[in-house]
Amino acid sequence: MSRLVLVLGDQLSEDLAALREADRDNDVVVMAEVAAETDYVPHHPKKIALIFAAMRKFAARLREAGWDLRYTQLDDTENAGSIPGELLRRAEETGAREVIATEPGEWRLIEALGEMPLEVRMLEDDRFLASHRDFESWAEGRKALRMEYFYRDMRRRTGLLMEGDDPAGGQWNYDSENRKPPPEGIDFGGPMQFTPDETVEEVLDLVEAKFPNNFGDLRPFHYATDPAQARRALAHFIKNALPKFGDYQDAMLRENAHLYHAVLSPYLNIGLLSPMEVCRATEEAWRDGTAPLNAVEGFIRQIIGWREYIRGIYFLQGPEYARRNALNHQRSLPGLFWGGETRMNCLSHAVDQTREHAYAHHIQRLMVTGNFSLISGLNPQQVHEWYMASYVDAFEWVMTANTIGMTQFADGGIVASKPYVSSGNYIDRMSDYCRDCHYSVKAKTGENACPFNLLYWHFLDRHRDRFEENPRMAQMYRTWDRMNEDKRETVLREAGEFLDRMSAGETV
Ligand code: DLZ
Ligand code: SF4
Repeated sequence: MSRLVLVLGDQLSEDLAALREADRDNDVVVMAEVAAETDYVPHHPKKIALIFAAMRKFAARLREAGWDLRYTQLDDTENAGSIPGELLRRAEETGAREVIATEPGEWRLIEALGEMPLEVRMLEDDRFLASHRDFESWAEGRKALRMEYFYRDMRRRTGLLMEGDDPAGGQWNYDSENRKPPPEGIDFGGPMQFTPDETVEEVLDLVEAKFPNNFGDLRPFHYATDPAQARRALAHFIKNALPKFGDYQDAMLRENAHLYHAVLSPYLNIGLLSPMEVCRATEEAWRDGTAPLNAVEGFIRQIIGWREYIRGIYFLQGPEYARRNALNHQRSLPGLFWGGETRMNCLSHAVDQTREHAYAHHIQRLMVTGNFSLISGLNPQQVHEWYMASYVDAFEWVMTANTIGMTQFADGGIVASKPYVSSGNYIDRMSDYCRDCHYSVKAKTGENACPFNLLYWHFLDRHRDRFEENPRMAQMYRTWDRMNEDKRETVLREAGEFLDRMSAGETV
C-alpha cells in the first residue's frame, strides 16, 4: 500500500529525509498551501509569495523526476485548511495509512502531526549539521550554553577554515575586526534580483487577492524561488559583497537596506541552498585570495555556529520556551511596528525597510527594533510574533531563541549573558540615522532627548535587582549611580512619560 510523503513549505530540498526514505514507484508526495500555515501569524506578503512560488516549482521538479505528487493550492475548493487536514484527505483518496514526514521546525506542527489518526513516521531533519543528539551531548553538564564553544566544535567537525587542528589564521573569531562604522559609499548594488516568471506572477496575484491587509509590500518581488537562482544569488554575493561583508557587518544606512549582506537566509531556511554548499563556496573564496579571513570567518560563523546553535536551543528547551517572559514585560507592541508614524528615525527606517523587503539585517533586528522593545518593556511574545510575521527568513526554530532569548532576554539568560541594551550612542556610531532625526542623540534629557537615552536607564533602573550583580553590567550601574540625583529623577520621569504617550497611541 502506498504511503504519504509530507513536504512542507520550508522543506524544499531534493535530498530531504522523507524523500530519501520514500519509494518513488509506490508512495505519494503531499504538498499543500493551507490557511493554518499562512495565518498562524500575519506573515509579510513577500514571505508567503516566496514560499508558495518555491513550493510550486519544487513540486514541478518532483513530478518531472517521476513522483506521484498531490499539490493543493490555497484557493482549491477542496482545500482542508491545515496540514493534518490535507494529509487525512489524501489518505482517504489514496487509501494510505502511513505518513513519512521530516520533522517540522516548529513544536506546534510536530504536536499536530503526532495527534493524527494515521501512523506518522517522523524522520530527523538532517539538512542541519548538528542533530538533536549532537546538541544535547554538547549541552550536557555545561553551566552556560555559549555559542562560541559550540561554534569551535562545529569548525572542528566540519573542517571549515581549519589548518590541521588549529583555526585558520590562528584565531577562532575575528568579530573585533567586523565592527566598522558605515562607509561613505557602498559599491555593491545589493543581492541579485530575479524577474518574476509565470509561476511567480500567478502566486503574486493569489497573495495580493488573499492577503490584502497583511503588513508589507508584495511588489516589487525579486527573491529567488528555485535552487538554480539561489545559487546565482550566492555566487553574486561571493564575488561582489563578501570581501567587504566582515568590515561593515554591523553598519546601518538610511539609503541602503542591504549593505554587504548576503540575504541568503531565506533560501537556506526553505531548503533551496544547503549550509555546507554555502560555507564551502565562501571558504573557497578565502583560499583563492578573493575574500579576507575576517569576512569569511564571520559569515561561516553565522551558518555553522549561530544558525545551528539557536536551533539547538529551541529544541533543547522545548515548547514552553517561546512563552517565557523572565522580565515580566507586559507593554503592548505600539503601532509604529506596523508602519504607524514615528519620529525616531532609526525605527522608522528599520520598519520601512522591513515593510519593503521583508528583511532587515541582524544589527537592525538586534540593536534597533530588539533593543527598543527590550528597554521599553514590550511583551516578548508580541515582539516574537512581529519578527515571525515580518521577516522572510523567519520560522520558529530560528526565530524563537533569537527573539525570546537573544533580543528580549525573556529566557532569563540562556542565550545571552547580559541583555542587549544600548542608548542612542551605539546607533549613532553605527548608522547615519541620527543626523536628521527629530530627536537629538546628544540630548540626555528634555523634550528632544533621544528616547533610547531615556529608556536605557529606565530599563537598568527597573531591573536593578536582577542585573546589578552581573559583572558585565557593573560599569553601567556605576555610571548611573554617579549621575546626580535630580538628573536621574528627570531621566526616569521623562522615560515614563514617553512610554505612557507611546502606549496611549500618540506619535513618538
Ligand atoms: C510559513 C509557511 C506558510 C506561510 N505557508 C505554508 C503552507 O501553506 N504550506 C506549508 O507546507 N508550509 C507553509 N509555511 C511553512 C510552515 O509554516 C513551516 O513548515 C512550519 O512552520 C515549520 O517550520
Ligand atoms: Fe534613533 Fe535616537 Fe538616533 Fe533618533 S537620535 S535615530 S531615536 S538613536
